[in-house]
Amino acid sequence: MHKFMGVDYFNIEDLLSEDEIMVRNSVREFVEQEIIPIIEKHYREGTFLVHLIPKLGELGLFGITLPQKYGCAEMNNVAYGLVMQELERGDSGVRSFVSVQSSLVMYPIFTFGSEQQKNYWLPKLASGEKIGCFGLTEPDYGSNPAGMVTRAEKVKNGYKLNGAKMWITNGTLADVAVVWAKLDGVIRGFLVEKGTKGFSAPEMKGKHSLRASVTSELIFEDVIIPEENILPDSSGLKSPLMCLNQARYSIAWGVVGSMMTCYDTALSYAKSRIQFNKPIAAYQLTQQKLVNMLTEITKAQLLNLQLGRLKDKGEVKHTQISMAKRNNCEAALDIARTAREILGANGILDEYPVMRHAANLESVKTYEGTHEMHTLIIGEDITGLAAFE
Ligand code: TGC
Ligand code: FAD
Repeated sequence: MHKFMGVDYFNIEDLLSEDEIMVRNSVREFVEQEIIPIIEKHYREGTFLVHLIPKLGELGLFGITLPQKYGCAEMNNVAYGLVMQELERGDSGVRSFVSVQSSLVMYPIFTFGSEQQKNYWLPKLASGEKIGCFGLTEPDYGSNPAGMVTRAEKVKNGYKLNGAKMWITNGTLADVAVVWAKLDGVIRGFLVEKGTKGFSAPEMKGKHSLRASVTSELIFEDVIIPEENILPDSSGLKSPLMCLNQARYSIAWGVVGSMMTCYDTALSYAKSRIQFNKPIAAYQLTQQKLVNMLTEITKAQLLNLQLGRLKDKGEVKHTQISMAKRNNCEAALDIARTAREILGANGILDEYPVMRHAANLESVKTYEGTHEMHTLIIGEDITGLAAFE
């Protein structure tokens, strides 16, 4: 079996610290040993690799940038990005799991939560003892979450929630849902715990994409949650959008892992597949495809690294994250489709990872803001004119 040696045409590794390289290598090894051998089976069966959750916790991959006092590794954003890249080389579903837990559950608790909420939840989420999900999207409000209809109402000793969320990663598995709902017309975050009366999280079935990931509805029917489960510092749409910045960042890095495995598979196949008495890699049309793939990977890697360095300096703009998410998802999907072409009929088999990645990337290009929404977000930034209203 061909061994993956990384894809680094511009010696970008020279720009990484020893710690960053060490984290990347240990996750690469983990993916090689624990994910790649079993992922196709899970994908076919439509199941998540739940047995890996404690191991992901032991490796310190949940909430990796958060402080050690909450049981986290307190590493920088470039290390976080490299972890996402390596996990997504295994499968977008595994990256999604870690990204949701870290960016969309631990980050909002850390940023908007009380000290009591942080002390209770963060160490348990860091170890993988507890699982979380993030409920923003609703059946009728996807790209436009400001219109959400889920409502919270103040009642004695707490809040009453009514409404529904849809397309929620990890929903059925989650011990705690970070739920966004309007309280007196203002969007606030609430922690809804599994088993609360009136709360259910049925799994959505029938996906042709992200099959090794749990996606669910969240339903709230007169759900009473205690006073202390509101995220006290959350206020307005800006709060969930701040969480999305973290998750979009992790997707921008993650999809480079998909690109790398698709390119690597296509290159190796093209060198060994003989047609018309020559390897197909010897034909100019194939070489052009491979060169385009490698160029797009290199551009995405450089974009990510600078994005990470800006984020570590506290200087990143959310529109820059949008540009990286938008560019890299589109490039990754193009690369997966081109790799499938290079493999010919073999490209549709699950003996190779490319069709699975291509199918996953359809979701990845859509969630965390569609390609079109990120176009409009950047368009607004450079023109000063919002086109989505
Ligand atoms: P708008 O008026 O533009 O913004 C409201 C307030 O928020 C500020 N803001 C941001 N702040 C931080 N980060 C961002 N990215 C921000 N974008 C905007 C803005 O300045 C404003 O602040 P203030 O102080 O004036 O109140 O709001 P809008 O309603 O016009 O909508 C803006 C729009 C369209 C960009 C936003 O709604 C959007 O991004 N829509 C896309 C929805 C989306 O991405 N959903 C993702 C759901 S989660 C998910 O998909 C998880 S998948 C996970 C996985 O499995 O990996
Ligand atoms: P819509 O908003 O209905 O858009 C449909 C089409 O119209 C898109 O092409 C869109 O770009 C386009 N469009 C919309 N408005 C405009 C406009 N103004 N101008 C031009 N074009 C426009 N959400 C969560 O909250 N938590 C999760 O954990 C989560 N996980 C997900 C997991 C999966 C597998 C998937 C597929 C989705 C997940 N989502 C999650 C939801 C995801 O964020 C939404 O699907 C996404 O934001 C798009 O919303 P929508 O599907 O309702 O599409």
